[in-house]
Amino acid sequence: GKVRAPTHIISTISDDRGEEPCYAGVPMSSIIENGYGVGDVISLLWFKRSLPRYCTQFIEICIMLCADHGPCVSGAHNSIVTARAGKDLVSCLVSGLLTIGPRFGGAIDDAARYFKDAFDRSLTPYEFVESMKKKGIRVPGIGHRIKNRDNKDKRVELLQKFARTHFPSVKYMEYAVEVENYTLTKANNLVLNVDGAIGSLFLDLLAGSGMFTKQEVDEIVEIGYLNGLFVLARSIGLIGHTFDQKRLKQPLYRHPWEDVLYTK
Ligand code: Q5B
Repeated sequence: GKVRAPTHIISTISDDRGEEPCYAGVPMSSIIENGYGVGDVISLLWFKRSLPRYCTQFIEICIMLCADHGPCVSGAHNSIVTARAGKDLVSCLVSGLLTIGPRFGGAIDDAARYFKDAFDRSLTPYEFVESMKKKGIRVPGIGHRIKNRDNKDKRVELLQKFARTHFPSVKYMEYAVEVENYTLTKANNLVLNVDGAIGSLFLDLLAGSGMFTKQEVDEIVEIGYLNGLFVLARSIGLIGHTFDQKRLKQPLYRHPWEDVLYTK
């Protein structure tokens, strides 16, 4: 029989060798002719399967809602400063992306992990939040710098409304809301934030769509796919901020002395 030299790379998501590229076995022409959107492409390349329309629509809503949140957030600020230092697009983009992490935008995977673990173990919100406090860990997906009980995050409301209408079950998200109700008794700004809403709702999508086995859900949560949604989405805004600064021909940024506390 044929003897195959061992390969250095294994790849399972796409194939560019034929007449046209395929994403998870789906040829490019079908993607275009069937009117697939970016949510479908993400489904194929990240999850290696076609997901139902409400799932791909949810993914697209996440991308649109997280594309930008103004010039003052960590990522945009970094991209703006980098653009004003005369750097190229990729440098501006990655300097913004590098701020995404446990405090800013990159709490989605941990929110999913902790909400899933707490819900699956039937912890009450009180038990969950207090156990996190004992461990000295902030609840991922809870808290915001400018949003609070009286100024809730519209993005969270829009995600919740969509999921309550289209998802077969929103049990993880409802649990996250119960956690929020408890954390709000501690401080006004400990709201369910956009990371927490996406993290908990993605658990509902994974568990309720019937498209994933329990083992696959556990693997997705363990590997951590979901921060990818924020990274992908916010790249749109960071690129926009970079072009904006260059269009405006903004000079080198230097932070004002008055805004620094020089002390020993
Ligand atoms: N405390 C987000 O904190 C922030 C607590 C908590 C228990 C918590 C904080 C946090 C978890 C990570 C998370 C995603 C750093 C946020 C995003 C995208 C964005 C951004 C934008 C966009 C804000 C004051 C007191 C302290 C803390 C306690 C705070 N959070 N306790 N669980 N989760 N959250 N990140 O206001 O007793 O005084 O020591 O880390 O989910 O990034 O728009 O800006 O689209 O770009 O700076 O929306 O909540 O408050 O750190 O001074 O804490 O509250 O322990 O208590 P702050 P801090 P104490 S969405």
